Amino acid sequence: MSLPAQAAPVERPVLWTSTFTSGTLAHQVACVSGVAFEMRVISLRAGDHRKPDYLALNPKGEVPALQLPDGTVITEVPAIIYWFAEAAPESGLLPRALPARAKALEWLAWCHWSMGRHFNPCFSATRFVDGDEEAATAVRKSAAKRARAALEYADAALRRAGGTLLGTAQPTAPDIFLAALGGFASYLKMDITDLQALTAMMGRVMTMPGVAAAMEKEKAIG
Ligand SMILES: N[C@@H](CCC(=O)N[C@@H](CS)C(=O)NCC(=O)O)C(=O)O
Repeated sequence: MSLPAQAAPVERPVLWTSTFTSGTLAHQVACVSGVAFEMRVISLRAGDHRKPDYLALNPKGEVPALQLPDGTVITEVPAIIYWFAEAAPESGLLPRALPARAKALEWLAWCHWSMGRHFNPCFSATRFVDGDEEAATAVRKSAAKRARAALEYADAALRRAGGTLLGTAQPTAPDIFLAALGGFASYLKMDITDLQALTAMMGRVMTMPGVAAAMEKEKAIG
């Protein structure tokens, strides 16, 4: 782990992340894009994201963050995905033409909203209720119900579109985001085996060479 020295300039895009977090999704997309980037891993458990050097880079104190050679720092998963898709227009991460491109942004926004509104409260319910354990149990339960409903909604959309969210032959960035949400289900011990369109799409995403490479790398880091 190395922290940014007061956001010292970088020579190529640097993805600041932490393994097996929402940063993993940014890492997957970065690898699929084929854009040359460097990954720097910080430890949330050790509280690296709250240390002054990291806060100088991303005052939100969150991962992922993408630091560019011109000094720009991009945060928020959809914006980072968008940057990699724009940097690699031939990658197929986002459709080039309207209206498909706008639909892709719609799905990225939906996935991001669902992550924050339904999945995050499952993982960190106590934060939403200022540490009140009893209230946290209720929050966790209702959030899990909404998370499951969101995955059901996406499963139906996949079925209608023929296997990928945008009806493309290959999964696009919205599919990769949705696959990450589906992956959260296993952390939550949520059975999604009945959501066959979703699980089939998740399987396809996991075999994308960029996604597989990102997962291998994170496993090796631990
Ligand atoms: N709004 C951020 C949220 C990302 C997020 O939830 N990051 C988590 C890790 S999965 C984080 O950094 N948590 C640290 C904290 O909140 O203390 C985004 O979309 O990029």
